[in-house]
Amino acid sequence: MFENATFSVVNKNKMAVKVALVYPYFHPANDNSIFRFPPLGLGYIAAALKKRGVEVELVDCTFMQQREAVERIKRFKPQIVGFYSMFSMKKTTLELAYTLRNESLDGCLFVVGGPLPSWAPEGFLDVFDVVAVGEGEQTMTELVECTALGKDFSNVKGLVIREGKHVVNTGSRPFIEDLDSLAFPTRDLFDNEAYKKYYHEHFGYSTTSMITSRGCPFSCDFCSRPIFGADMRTRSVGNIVDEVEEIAALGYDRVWFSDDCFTLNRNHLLDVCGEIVKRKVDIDWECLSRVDTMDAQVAEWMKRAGCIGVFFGIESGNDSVLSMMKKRITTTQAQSAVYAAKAAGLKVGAFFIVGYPGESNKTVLDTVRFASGLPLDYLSFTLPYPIPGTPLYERVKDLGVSIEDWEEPRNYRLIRHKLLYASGFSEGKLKFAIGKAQAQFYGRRYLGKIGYGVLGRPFERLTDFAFEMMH
Ligand code: B12
Ligand code: SF4
Repeated sequence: MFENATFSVVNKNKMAVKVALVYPYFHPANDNSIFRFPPLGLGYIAAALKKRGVEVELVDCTFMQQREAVERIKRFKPQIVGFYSMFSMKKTTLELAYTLRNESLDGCLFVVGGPLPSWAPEGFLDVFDVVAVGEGEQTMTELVECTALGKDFSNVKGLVIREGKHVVNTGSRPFIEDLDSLAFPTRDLFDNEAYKKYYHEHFGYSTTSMITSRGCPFSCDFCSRPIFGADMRTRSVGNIVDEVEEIAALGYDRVWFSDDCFTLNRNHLLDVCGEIVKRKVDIDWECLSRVDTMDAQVAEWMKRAGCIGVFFGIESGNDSVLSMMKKRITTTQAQSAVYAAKAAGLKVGAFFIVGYPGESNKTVLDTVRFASGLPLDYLSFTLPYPIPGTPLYERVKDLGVSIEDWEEPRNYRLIRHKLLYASGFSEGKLKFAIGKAQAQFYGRRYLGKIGYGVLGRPFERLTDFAFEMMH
């Protein structure tokens, strides 16, 4: 398929190969999800390739229509096209790659990586030549080298390759131990101005993401971790703050730390905060955290170092459901973490799930009551999404899970979630619970204590009853 492409190695360190890296995420106009971040993973791969002299075009489709993306990739005339994909992007990934193949790029090598292809490569091999499993920096560099030298890929670890009717796996690639050895993601290839404009228009500030660690040692029942595994690796303090400074110099107002849990290693976190304070880096930041890693001292240091908001995956307001989810936290810990962060002056957000397999009316109502009673600044609910490779998926896969073409729901409804399997609850009932929780949450905020006692409490009782009566 790609043997007629011509490549050459200019010298030992430079390869005359053109690689287009594509993030096939087309944001529809009716999509009201709020977070938008550039594709960090592709930024890391681009940086690794550029170090070897490879010419790279990064096509982030977040602010584009498909036609524009196709034209841009074609104009660049790449010899290799590398796609990112995940759970919610399979359909657009396959569609765009298929279109490109049919529009004069059929001589190219088509590679795909990211969370979903890493877990379920076969589903991509009808359209792609190669799936890269796991961390991509070294894998992609070796793949490009082999292509440039006309060598086959059998010695490149971390690949799943289609060879005629056979699928060949080249063996797993070890994790990158020294994260400091990686070049920073190529922020000059991100559309910084479009992201800044988006955030300014919607929120009045600009933000972008960076990641300081890879891997998470927990095993929550619903969580998919096919890329970075269970061993947490962390960048050094200096290396992290260097990148924070780089982002500040680009004119962003905030950093969003994309780590699975930015606060996991307490001493390291306090050192990072200390270094930000010492260097007087003038930028705000936000992060994800676990409630069992937050206390008054941590929260105060975070605040001092510019943290303005912290987000917890609390998931349930019922301890038995939390243990079913293998969260290894309790509602008491959740409460004290939220109060500690609030007391330090941080804004606090939390994520909850309703309708988990094994839940009852009572546990869902516990969650609604618990979540809406916390002093949060941001409250998010979702239905359980069984991502392939998770214990949750294994449990419900025979109940009609249809994830093959799963995309973020694209409709104008207020609560845009979709129930993917036959659960003991109907989708409508769970959406009712979410609406009820939001109404109670905002009711508490805007009615005041007395007002909520007069209006909110009867509303709670009435809607508790209505919820119980629904299927
Ligand atoms: C930040 C984030 C988001 C951001 C946006 C992400 C973005 N623009 O990239 C927001 C908040 C919008 C988001 C939303 C969602 N997310 Co999200 N997100 C993340 C998070 C926390 C960090 C992503 C990141 O920056 N990673 C760091 C980079 C360095 O890693 P990477 O992107 O994986 O790239 C590496 C490899 O994958 C590989 N690679 C990647 N691309 C390519 C391409 C080639 C050619 C090669 C060779 C290699 C390769 O090499 C890279 C470098 O090592 C991850 C968790 C995680 N730890 O990664 C979840 C994660 C990716 N999200 C996930 C999910 C489920 C979602 C949602 C569906 C949630 C929901 N229910 O709505 C939505 C979907 C939105 C969408 N885009 O369609 C899942 C994906 C699971 C899966 N198996 O597909 C993850 C893994 C979280 C989890 N543990 O469950 N997310
Ligand atoms: S949900 Fe968070 S803490 Fe749990 S396994 Fe996933 S990344 Fe780790």
